[in-house]
Amino acid sequence: MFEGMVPWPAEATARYKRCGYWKGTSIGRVFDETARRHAKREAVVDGDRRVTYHDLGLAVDRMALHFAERGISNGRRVIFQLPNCLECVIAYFACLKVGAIPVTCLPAHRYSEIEHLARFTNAYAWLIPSEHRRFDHVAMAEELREALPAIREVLVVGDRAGDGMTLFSDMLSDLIEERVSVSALSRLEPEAGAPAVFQLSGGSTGLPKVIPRTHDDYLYNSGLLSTKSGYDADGVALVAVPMLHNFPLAGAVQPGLLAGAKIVLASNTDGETVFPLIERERVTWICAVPAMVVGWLNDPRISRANLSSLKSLAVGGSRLNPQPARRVLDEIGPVLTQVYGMAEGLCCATHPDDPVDVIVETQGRPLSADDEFRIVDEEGRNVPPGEIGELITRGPYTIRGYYKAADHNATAFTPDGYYRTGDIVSLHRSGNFVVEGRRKDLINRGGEKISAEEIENLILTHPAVQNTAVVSMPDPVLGERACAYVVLRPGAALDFQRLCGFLEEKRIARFKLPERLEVINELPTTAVGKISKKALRDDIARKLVREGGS
Ligand code: OOB
Repeated sequence: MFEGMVPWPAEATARYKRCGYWKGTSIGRVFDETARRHAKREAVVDGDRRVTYHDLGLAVDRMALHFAERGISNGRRVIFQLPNCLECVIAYFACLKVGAIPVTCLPAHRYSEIEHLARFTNAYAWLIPSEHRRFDHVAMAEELREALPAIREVLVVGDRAGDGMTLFSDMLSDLIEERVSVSALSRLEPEAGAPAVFQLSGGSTGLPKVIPRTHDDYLYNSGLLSTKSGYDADGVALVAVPMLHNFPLAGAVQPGLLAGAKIVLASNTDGETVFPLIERERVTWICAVPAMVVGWLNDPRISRANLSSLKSLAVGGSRLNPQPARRVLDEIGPVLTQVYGMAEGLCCATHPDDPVDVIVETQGRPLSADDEFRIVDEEGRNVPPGEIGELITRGPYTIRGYYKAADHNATAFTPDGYYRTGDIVSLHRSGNFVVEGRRKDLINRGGEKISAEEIENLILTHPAVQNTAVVSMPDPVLGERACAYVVLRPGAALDFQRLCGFLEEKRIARFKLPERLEVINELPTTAVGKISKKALRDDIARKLVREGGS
């Protein structure tokens, strides 16, 4: 067993194998089979670059050999910070073939997140773009490397690397397979029960937690989503959200590439980028977050766009309100699937045969017959049918514990192994869930999760601040944005600009910055004396209504 991982109990493991959920194969092996079977078909389209399965397979093998030669193999962790690009696909499958474990960071992550995650996972390698959205990743790697001696390899996608770093393009053009036989890779194939990838949790407490997903469980998860969406070799999936997020990775990139379909990568999520791609590539599936869909529906270009190739628009990551859901059905077609899932595992979806009202109003039901769930009150008792409570779940692709987090696991999971999702749901008469709210303390900004505690801890270090609470405020497009309530020290002053400037100096991802500051005299408390975030959320929602913003 991989150190730091919590295994499924023997009984569950045996059952999941017996039922055929866990097939005992590695993701890399399944990828190889697809690449062979569909060799002539197109696999990935990235801008004007197009590769067939044959060429993708060769590139993955070549990169896997390079990784192995550099010791990027055998359970070592690799920080992935690449945007959606062909190189990210190649590097991902190359890692999986040699048993190196991608840690799915975002290009938007900055010093603070990368330093923490690289240290915490004891990462050995780091993949960056030279530059992304005008941010110099090479400069960040040059500076951070000193603090991260365990990072032995920095591989750069782009045209500029720093000292001691390697350009990905140089590796791809070095025909290592002429020196080292590709057959050497089979010795490095990881076991199916080993972690394939480290996903990151939304993180309701402080910094993100690390989610180890095994080859067995992740393949099963992708397979379920593949069957659900009807992925086949004639399909074309468009991925516009960051491709290593669990939803697009397990729901489009992996099932698409394991079915011989074509994956079209987009670097932006707006209609201007996405509509022409749908038309040109005859896209059949998209996975999107609600904020993207709302943006498309409000984009005048949609009336001129030909979206008739679409068969499935899977929307999840945050709550899709019924109004835009109906508009999708009316204005795009009968293509909507609501998906409610989590990087920890459980994935739910509406079914094409569900009545329209159910597709519009619910977030779907668990994909596996063996997903166990309960909806419980604060004491852990089942709530009566139809009432709201916290969803807890366990099953063949839901982790039993975060990586190296024994203390946190003691509260994040029940003693009998259910993951406490922190989501407040009710069971709709259709058998689907309705996500009604959440208990966990985070802001869901268009699907990107922000831990309130992480930001509060940073704000508390400001000399003018006595106390703070960060809460969500409603937003018509993103669903939620972060608002910081602050109590100042006597005589001190702070404005929004200064607060943001201060937080930027902490070098965190920009999407985590609060988007409004409210200075108050005292934080409201609950009957037991805890800060009442509900009172603050109500307060800011009322203010926004008064201001006519929402
Ligand atoms: C997906 O994964 P994560 O890990 O980024 O976030 C999980 C959390 C859930 O616990 C829930 O709070 C929220 O995101 N969420 C939704 C939702 N889908 C996710 N809340 C309301 N409605 C939905 N449809 O976001 C994710 C992973 C796999 C598939 C889809 C989404």
